[in-house]
Amino acid sequence: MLTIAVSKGRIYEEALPLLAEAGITPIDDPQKSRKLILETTRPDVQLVIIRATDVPTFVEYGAADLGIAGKDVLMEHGAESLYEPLDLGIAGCRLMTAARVDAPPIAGRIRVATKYVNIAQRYFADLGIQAEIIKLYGSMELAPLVGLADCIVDLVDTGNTLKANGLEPRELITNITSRLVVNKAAMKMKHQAIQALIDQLEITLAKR
Ligand code: PRT
Ligand code: MG
Repeated sequence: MLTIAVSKGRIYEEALPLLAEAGITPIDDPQKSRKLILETTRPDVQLVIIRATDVPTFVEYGAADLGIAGKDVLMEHGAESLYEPLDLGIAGCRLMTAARVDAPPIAGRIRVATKYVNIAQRYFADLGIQAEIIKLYGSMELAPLVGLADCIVDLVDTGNTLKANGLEPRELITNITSRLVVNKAAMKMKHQAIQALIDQLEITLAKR
């Protein structure tokens, strides 16, 4: 049995057609079902539906053999303990700093609100900017508006969320897409099945 960890939101939406090409279609719709383990049209493959940020943890501990996770989540988690054989090119966005449109350029000692504390820490340290990082779990955009932070580090897609809150994107930290990740022990123990899936996904991606 192969277990694949996927999160419910936009990654799931975009991963579904890719998995379908490999013959993997969940029997229940996770958007409707409350089941956390989904059987698929392939009797040897099941999906576990978890929070996006938990995917690396499940795969690292072998609770799932494979997972699909955003590069943002992998960078924040630290992905040395996982194989990352494929860039799936889905759920694309940019990890950026953002600030109020009327705020001056970043200088001196600053406060940064983000859920990506490790990435932000590294980013500002590399630039030699003294940054106090404030961990938030959501609604990052609010922080500069209420004086909690000078800027935020967050994902930007269309930029509409920033704009709607009087913020603007400033510096690009990195481009983000979702990746296939594999547990290291499973890669050895279930090599044939996992390699076959990787090959199939690669063929599908090459046709896009
Ligand atoms: O909800 P939960 O906390 O469980 O997780 P989640 O919301 O992080 O999960 P989910 O399923 O939404 O997937 C998140 C993953 O999708 C991220 O880890 C990214 O790899 C990827 N992704 C791609 C995005 C976006 N684009 C994106 N735009 N994740 C979030 N956003 C958010 C962003 O944080 C901001 O609030 O959308 C808003 C910005 O969008 P625009 O279009 O207004 O710029
Ligand atoms: Mg969400």
